[in-house]
Formats: sequence, C-alpha cells, structure tokens
Amino acid sequence: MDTLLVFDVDGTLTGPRRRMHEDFCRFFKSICRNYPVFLVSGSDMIKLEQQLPGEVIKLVTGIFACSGNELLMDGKHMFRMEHHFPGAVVTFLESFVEASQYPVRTGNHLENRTGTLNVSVVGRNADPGQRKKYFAHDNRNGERKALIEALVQEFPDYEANIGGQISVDVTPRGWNKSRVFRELSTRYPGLAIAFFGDNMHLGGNDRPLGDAIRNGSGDNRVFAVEDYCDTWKILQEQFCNWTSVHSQVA
Ligand code: M1P
Repeated sequence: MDTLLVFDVDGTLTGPRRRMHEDFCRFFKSICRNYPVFLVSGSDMIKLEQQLPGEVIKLVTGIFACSGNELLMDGKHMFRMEHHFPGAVVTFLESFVEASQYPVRTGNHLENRTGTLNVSVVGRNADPGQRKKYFAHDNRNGERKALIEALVQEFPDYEANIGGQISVDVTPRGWNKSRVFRELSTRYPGLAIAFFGDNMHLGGNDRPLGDAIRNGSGDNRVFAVEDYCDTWKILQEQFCNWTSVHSQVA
C-alpha cells in the first residue's frame, strides 16, 4: 500500500485511558496487516500497553510515545529525546495545581515522561467518574487553556497541549507530535500519510501533527474524528479496498 496510516490513541482508537474495544480491535488488526501503521500518543508505553492488546502492539510498524519523543519499532527504541525540566517550570506547575479552585485532588499531579511533563489538577489517580467531572469543569471554565497561556507567557521556550480529558502535556517548544511528520517523511519519502486524531482543535495535542501533515508535500490526508467509532467508519469507507480480495475481519 502506498499510504502510511497514523493514529492518535486515546479518543481515536480507544476511549480516554480505556482498552480498545474487542470488535474494533479485530477490525483494526486487519488494517495493520494491509497498511504500514504508526501510533502517536501523548502517553508513555506503560499506559499504551494497558490500553492496546499485545497483538496490536506487535502488528503496528511503529509507536511514537510521549508526544513523539520516543519511537519504538519491533520492540526496540529507535530514539528517546530526554529533557530535564528546570525547577522553575516544575514549581510553576505545582503552584498552578495548588491554586486551582477545583475541589478534588486525587494525587499524581505531575508525571515525568520522555521529553514531556504531564500535569493534571485533579490528578492522574482520578477514576473514570472523577475524570468526567473534571472534563466538564474544564469545558466550563477553560482551566487547562488558562494553564497553557500562563505557562507560555512565563516560559516562552516551552509549549503545552491538551491531550485527553484531565491533563496537559508540557514539552520544550517544538517537541510535540509534529516531530512524527519529519521522522516519517524521512523514513518513507514519497509515501502519502493519512492521520487520524480527536484533538485537532487549537491547543489540542494532535493539531501540530495535523498542521505539519497538511502543509507537507504529497497526497496527505488528516481526519479529525469524534471517537473510535468514527475512526472505524472512515477506515471502512476509505481504506478497505483490499476487502474484495481478503476478508475484512482477521
Ligand atoms: O493520549 C492522549 C492523552 O492521554 C492522557 O490524557 P488524559 O489523562 O488527560 O485523559 C495523557 O496520557 C496525555 O498525556 C495524553 O496526551
């Protein structure tokens, strides 16, 4: 196939921090057998392994974890972009968490990942109900947007993007998912890229990659999806032309 398929994970292939749906998984494996597939997530490999069946992890061509700052292929690290966040940035984020008016704190508010610092006011220990409540609060109050604006104003060498329901991924400026476009177009010159993500809005962590792909040369496509069902529908409609020869379900 002359197209690389690239997928965000949370919200695009799975529900937020949830395991992949069994029926979708069966379908997705047939996609992986017919196209080179890359996954791109703000999460680290530990979380991705909780969400994706081992078979999917084996079938995909590569996984960009930690906002594209790690690449795994055939179970091996191809690169890992480490960054030491200065104390001033950490203190600023801790103070923001502390000062928030949101009443619930579950613990694990700052998580260090490769090239990324993930920050969450409600905390990464939030259960699905607590996540939903924080998400609704954030939609009403724009707390994460305010965090991003304040951080960037204070530390212009850093950027932050909204990845999922409860947190923000902070990286050195430019160390976002757009790195994936540079990497893929160098490794696979001439191949078109189709990218699926649910966070394509301004400030969303799929946006930098969506923009890089749209602005790049080639017959690339970018799909802003609602959820994994939407991804499934688009794949069936536009990427299953091998099914006249093979079965769609592995
Ligand atoms: O992969 C998307 C995002 O998933 C999680 O987001 P949240 O916990 O806010 O729902 C995080 O792992 C985040 O880093 C990641 O970008």
